[in-house]
Amino acid sequence: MASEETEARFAAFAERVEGTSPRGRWLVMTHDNPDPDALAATAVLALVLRRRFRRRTTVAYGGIIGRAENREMVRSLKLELSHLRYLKRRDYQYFALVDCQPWTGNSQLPRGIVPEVVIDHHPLRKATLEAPFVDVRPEYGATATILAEYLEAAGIQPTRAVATGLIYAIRSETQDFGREAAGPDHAAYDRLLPRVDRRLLAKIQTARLPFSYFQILHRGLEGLLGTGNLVISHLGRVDQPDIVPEIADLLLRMEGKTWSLCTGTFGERLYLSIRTTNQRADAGNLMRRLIRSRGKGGGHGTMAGGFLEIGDPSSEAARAMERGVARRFASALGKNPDKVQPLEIERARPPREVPAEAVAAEPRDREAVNRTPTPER
Ligand SMILES: [Mn+2]
Repeated sequence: MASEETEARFAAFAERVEGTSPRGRWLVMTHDNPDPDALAATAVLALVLRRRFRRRTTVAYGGIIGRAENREMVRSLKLELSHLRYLKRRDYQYFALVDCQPWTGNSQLPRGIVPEVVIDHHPLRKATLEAPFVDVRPEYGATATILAEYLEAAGIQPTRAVATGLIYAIRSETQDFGREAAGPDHAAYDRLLPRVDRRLLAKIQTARLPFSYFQILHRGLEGLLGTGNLVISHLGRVDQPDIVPEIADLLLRMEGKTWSLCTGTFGERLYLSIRTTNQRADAGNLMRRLIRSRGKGGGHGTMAGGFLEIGDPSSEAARAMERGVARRFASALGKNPDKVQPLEIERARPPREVPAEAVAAEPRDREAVNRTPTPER
């Protein structure tokens, strides 16, 4: 059952959509380089517009669907979406923006277009309120959760593919509920789970990875930098920007590190991702300080992304920008930027061995002992 808040918001949404011309075409857009949350949320909004309101609707994105998992998600769930380069803006009368907000530099929404609808879970920006219908809930872990509630409010039963898409979106966006997930995310997940296609979900989660992924990962690990609780990786030229946040996530799992910064060049941009384990941090604000006026960026409390315009990515100036970003990252977190040093994997200490008595004390082992059959007499 959708929450009272969602019922009210959905009623306002319905009123807005019903006020538009029934013949008008809708373009549902999301941020560039869409992630699973964006892919699931746009698919569900399009479904609601078509099924409940009989509106002609196209889903569109900019950038690249880069991660192997996301490509597999589109393939396995048969998501229909078009790249904006193949569409003409004047073919559409109404625009909806999902999982991002207008004019922040991370979508292709033209400056002069005010979207009818904005649905997102990032912190609300003032300019967003120019849109006639805004549903921004920063307390939600995923935009997919908001759309799962809309689906219920619209009285539409999700197909197995739709349920699987929403489940994967919520899991990946909240890192299996380890990050910024709230009550509504858990509730939507639990309601959708009986309808999930487990085989398709597994296929998406264990998608085949291209060789280039391993090459870039290798390069990133070879050049690791750090000081104190910070870890930094410059990947150099990447074949798709999504690998930058992916490796930032991976590096954050390193013992002793609570902040990660990863960079990579694609086209004439240096892409940046910041992650932290500190739940009270403001990574979005830190990102904006790293970028200043040379690009665009933002994010949530514990994760942020952005880019700097660097011109020729192979130039010395581009390398200097990488170093500058790493130094500002260290300074902003109270570290001496001169202490950012290579982290050499081959010289790292081997992992501590778990003492034998600790293993024996594990509850599972006790159970195993208890289950040992007593000899029959
Ligand atoms: Mn999202």
